[in-house]
Amino acid sequence: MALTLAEKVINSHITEGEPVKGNAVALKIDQTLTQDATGTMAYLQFETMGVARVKTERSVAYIDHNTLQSGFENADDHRYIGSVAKKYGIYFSRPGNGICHQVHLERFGKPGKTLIGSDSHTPTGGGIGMLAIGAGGLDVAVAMAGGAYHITYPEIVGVKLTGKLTDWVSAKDVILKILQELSVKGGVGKVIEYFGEGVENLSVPERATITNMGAELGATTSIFPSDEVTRQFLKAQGREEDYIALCADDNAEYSRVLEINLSELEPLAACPHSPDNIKTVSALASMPVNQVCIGSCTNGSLLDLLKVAQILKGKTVHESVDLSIAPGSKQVFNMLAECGALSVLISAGARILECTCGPCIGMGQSPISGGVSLRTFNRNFLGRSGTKDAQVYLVSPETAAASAITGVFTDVRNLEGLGAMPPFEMPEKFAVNDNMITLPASETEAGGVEILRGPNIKPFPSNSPLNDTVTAEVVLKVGDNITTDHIMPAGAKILPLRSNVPAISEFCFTVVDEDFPARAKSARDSENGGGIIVGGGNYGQGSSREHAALAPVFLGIKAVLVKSFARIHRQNLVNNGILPLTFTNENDYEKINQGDVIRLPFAKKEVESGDDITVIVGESEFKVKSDLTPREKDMILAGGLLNMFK
Ligand code: MIC
Ligand code: SF4
Repeated sequence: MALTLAEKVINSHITEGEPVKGNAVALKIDQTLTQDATGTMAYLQFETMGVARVKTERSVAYIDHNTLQSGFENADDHRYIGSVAKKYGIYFSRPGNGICHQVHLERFGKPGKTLIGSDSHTPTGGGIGMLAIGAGGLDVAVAMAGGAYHITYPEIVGVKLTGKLTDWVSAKDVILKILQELSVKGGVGKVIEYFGEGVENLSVPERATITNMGAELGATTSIFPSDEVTRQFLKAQGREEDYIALCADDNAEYSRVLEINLSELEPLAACPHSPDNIKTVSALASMPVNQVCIGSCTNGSLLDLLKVAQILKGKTVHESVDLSIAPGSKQVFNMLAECGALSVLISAGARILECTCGPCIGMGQSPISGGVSLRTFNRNFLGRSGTKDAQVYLVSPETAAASAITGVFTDVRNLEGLGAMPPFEMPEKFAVNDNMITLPASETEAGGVEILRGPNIKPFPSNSPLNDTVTAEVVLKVGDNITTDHIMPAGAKILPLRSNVPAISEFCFTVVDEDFPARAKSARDSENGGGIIVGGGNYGQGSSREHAALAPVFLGIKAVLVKSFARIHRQNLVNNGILPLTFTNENDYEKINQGDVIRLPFAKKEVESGDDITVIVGESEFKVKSDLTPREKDMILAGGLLNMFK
């Protein structure tokens, strides 16, 4: 049978289950990555598993998110992660080395391998033909301990690319176009696979921009073929030996094919507050802009920043605009410096930031009140920038740079005096220098490595086994497309508490309702003993942060009942023993109000038998679905994955 590329990689890694769409399958994981905002919890969980050394081919711990050190917390976490890495056989990418996804693509990713990372943009690795999937920290800990990663065998959607991008139109515009077509829930349960003659016209960093932001489709992952372009990229990174050629079979069948003619695309923007709220830049032209931020794991590559430098050359940032630029990695930063482009950026008036996530996760550079901020990032969820009433638009580096000069939304192709785009060739050799990657201790020395913990690092909360019946107050009712940035906001003030679940829980859902934590705690401490959250469609979209499940566990949330879930968040709930329920009949959503008490009189029996779950609210009684795989059932019954292990 002719196979798609995704099917080939998935099938060659299946350790359990039949390769049939919709089936639960277990995958062998070759590589893992963590970052520092999810890493502390993941390594605390890993430590409880009693494994002496990671069992993967390569595991890497990156420090890139929590790098603003306005207290001891983040620095202590970096030291803890560094010490765990040294002891357990994990490569450690020190602060200053770059954003996990950019560095992983440069230095570690390999076509045909599986990678899971405790960050939702791990699919960046799909740019070189990896099956790279974002997951919760606990799933990554299990993979490091040698366990499989469990997914539902996905539907494979094909995107056929034809043509070639025209001058100053960008890979970012490709993925924004796809978001417009498919929406932020269009990728749930799917892998997006690129093929067609247009593929060869895209460089690896361009492909990686597209697979990176496939996360915003809700897709399990996205993948490009590994071809001559991939080989050249790996060769230029000094690791041609990691190359293998990979593509779909000629007659491979996709569940659906979307065709994109690259030649016909124009600059696009995702408008507030969703990555699929797309307009053309020309439709927004002349709207005043207050801030421009360039960088992130989506658009922090050398190619991106060389284009930005070309546009900014000899110009000055408009007086009403604040421009900041964060290169994606030390390699990119260095090469910008060596070729003189860095000096172009500095001369134009850009505020150069260290090569980390920075403003993308609200670690600084919050815009002015009500300000319009153009960002080359991947998410513009409400409040994520740190300024709740800011209007964040997601654009390409080219659009961002042009608008930084004019002070208004600008279609770069109309920028005065810019002219045709010069050829931007990929370098034959990147400036490879892995001096900021600390190698783990040898097996014989590992025993003597001490784990260094700071006082902010508190144990993660554990859940209890499922009771026969559940009675809980509806402590919150929300609508569609709730993101993990609503559930567990990030930003410079809150991120340092990632290692302290009791403290960070005080911010749970506060973007939506400031009283939520207090209300949930009082329900937890009442005779009902817990709360329940009711929501709409695509609940939990966005990041992989396990804290969006850990804080609810701490606050006594027993179940979440919604119209539909985003993949990673649902898994994080199950991993931590919170019952994920979906409406059988979406109209039943209307029958529930905040403050109601919900009863699940046969919760345990129905979970065990796999039957629909009976719900009683006031006078109404109806059934909802739990859709748990056998393994998930065991987790829910035990009160989470770690309890199940014990
Ligand atoms: C994000 O882009 O939202 C983050 C911050 O990288 C998250 C991870 C986190 O919350 O720590 C993600 O994408 O998973
Ligand atoms: Fe970092 Fe932003 Fe990428 Fe998340 S999306 S990994 S915060 S740069």
